[in-house]
Amino acid sequence: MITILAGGTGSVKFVRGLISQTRDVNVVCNVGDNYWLYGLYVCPDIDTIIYGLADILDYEKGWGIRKDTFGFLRQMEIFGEETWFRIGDRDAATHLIRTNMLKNGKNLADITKWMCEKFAVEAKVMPVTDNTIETRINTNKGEMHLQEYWVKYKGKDKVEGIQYIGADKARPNPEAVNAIHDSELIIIAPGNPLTSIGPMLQIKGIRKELSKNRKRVVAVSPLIGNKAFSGPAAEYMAAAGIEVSPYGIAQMYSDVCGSIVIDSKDRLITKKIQNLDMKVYDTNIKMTNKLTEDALASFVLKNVRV
Ligand code: FO1
Repeated sequence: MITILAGGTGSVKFVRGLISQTRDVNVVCNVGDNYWLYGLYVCPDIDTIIYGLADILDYEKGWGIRKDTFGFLRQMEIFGEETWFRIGDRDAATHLIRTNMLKNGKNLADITKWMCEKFAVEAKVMPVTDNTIETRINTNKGEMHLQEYWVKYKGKDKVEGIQYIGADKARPNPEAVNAIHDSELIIIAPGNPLTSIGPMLQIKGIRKELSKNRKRVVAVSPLIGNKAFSGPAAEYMAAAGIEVSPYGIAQMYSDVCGSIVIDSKDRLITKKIQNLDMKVYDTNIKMTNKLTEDALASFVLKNVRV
């Protein structure tokens, strides 16, 4: 059994590659960027993973459903609502049914399980916690929800800090803790280390279980040199005072993670990372199509020795 800790857009390609190589996979998902909109509970990372594995994800955008229509949003605009967060019609059905189920007393873990069945997704996709964690960004223009910083204001403001509201009190999903405990390999996906992986590592029970199993935990770097594959990872790292490089990633994860996979272009820093008591593997980590997604997942499964 393999467990992977994943965000959304930055992680889904690797998760898809992994599923094509092995069957018994738990995907533990970030909830820090969940967002309430028009009374609907949107869980971007959970949905991106489920849509990706169901092969209905809009791969060009990296979120939402391929060829979705936007009639609902157009109508909200007519009603005078803000429409900067582009929820498609089919995607809206996911948020609506999830919200109703929450209101009827179901927890997010059970709802996500149900969603996997409905989308015929075999992997066990689960939230890292049933409690609320909200990733908020401090900027030169004030403090705001991650979705407002990134989508509404297009990531233009200067990042001064990141907070994970609720993470200190959040109880980990017991199934996620068991999955980490029982897996032969635990992978940290190449998601944004501060906004996708960071919120999960702030949950004490998750951090403790990973630390205990450190030798079996491997991270895949989301950076080549000082450039992220997607999104604002480099900006957030710089704002948090972390070196923007795979070495900076290794430093962030070194207490929970015994190995890291970096790009071959970065192999000159292998020794420096090894000094953090981490094993280092290098290969092509840039995923540009199905072939390179599968190749990276296969490399991790075949080469990482725990
Ligand atoms: N990202 C955008 O850049 N613009 C959007 O309008 C947008 C809408 C959206 C709707 C549903 C959903 O699940 C995700 C959506 N995202 C959108 C992606 C999201 O903002 C982030 O990329 C993730 O939260 C980070 O993993």
